[in-house]
Amino acid sequence: MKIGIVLYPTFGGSGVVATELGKALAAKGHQVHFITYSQPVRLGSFRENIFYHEVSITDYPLFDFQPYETQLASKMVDVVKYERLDILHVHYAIPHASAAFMAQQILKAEGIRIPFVTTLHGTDITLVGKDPSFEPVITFCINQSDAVTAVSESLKRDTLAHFKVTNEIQVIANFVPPLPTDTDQRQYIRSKYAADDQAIICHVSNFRPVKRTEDVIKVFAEVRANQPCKLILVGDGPDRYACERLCRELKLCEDVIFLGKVRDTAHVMEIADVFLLPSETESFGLAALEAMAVGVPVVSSNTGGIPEVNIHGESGFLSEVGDIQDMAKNLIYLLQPAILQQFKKNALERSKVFSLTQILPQYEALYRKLVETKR
Ligand code: GMT
Repeated sequence: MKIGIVLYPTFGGSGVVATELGKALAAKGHQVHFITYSQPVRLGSFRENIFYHEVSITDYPLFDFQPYETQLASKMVDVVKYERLDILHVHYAIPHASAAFMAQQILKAEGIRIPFVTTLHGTDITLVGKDPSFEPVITFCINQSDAVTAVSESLKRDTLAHFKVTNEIQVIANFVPPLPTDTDQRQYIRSKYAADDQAIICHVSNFRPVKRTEDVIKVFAEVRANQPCKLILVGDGPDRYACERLCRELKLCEDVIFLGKVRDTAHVMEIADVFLLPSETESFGLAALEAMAVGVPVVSSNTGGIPEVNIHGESGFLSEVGDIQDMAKNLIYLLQPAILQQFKKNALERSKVFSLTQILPQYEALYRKLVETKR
């Protein structure tokens, strides 16, 4: 099939999932066309069957805000027409689903029928989408999509609770591609960040308020009072400075490493002992799954779709949002050597439920069904 994938090219989970999905489809012989405004961070180097179409933004002095959605829709029309695409798959409803609907209508007027799938990722529903300034458009586009998928049962429930959805929503969970491991290299890199007797705790996010990154620092302070350990933070965003300040106040700087944005987060996660994710809400928690896939158990909040991924007492532990003491207690328990070894194995095993081989065929079957009805 010839598949157009519309996504955010940044470090966000929706862009990561969309890019990895496109790469996996291309590896299976499908032709994949990414459409977005800059090169997706996880796209990597030249690969067979992958094409990238950049949406260029016109900077006209009349516009205080550039009409990205219009330019995206025009690019979609162009790519569908001239690359003869079979299907469009848009990741994150705003504004991708409405741009897809617009492109579909323009192509219909020219006698070309193109189905589109909308995948809901989380904040497009739970934070931004609910805003009355977006809601009518989001509801309309969800209902006009040829198929709608959500990345967890929790996100499906939230969508049905907040929007008047008449369309069916299919849950297709997020996934992790297979990751190469090199134990010697892992040990060598680990030794650059922590001594042998220091545990490494890791957190990866976009440092938005929803991630509660200050809780990460507070939990770490409790654990560090109990045993030698290091905290590695990956990513950047609005709350990073508050976290840096908190580290200074709590005199933790020596043991806290802010790496900033990193493309291959798995290589950082694999040197960690435990991954910490105290989010306020999370439709899935892709970062937690990525940690589990390199054998790192997760201490997280018990919110949204996280309990569908991280199993309490098996792949890690769940606590109520904001319960710093409970998260610290769970971390201290997990860091006992024999317990940690068992949880590492369990985390890796649990991640296999979300392997590429489980998830990719679900998207392919959905595309095939829509492409066949098109004929
Ligand atoms: O986590 C973010 O703020 C980024 C956001 C995105 O759309 O890029 O992530 C959402 O989608 C991810 C991939 O499906 C999910 O794993 C995240 O849980 C979800 N984030 C939230 O729901 C806050």
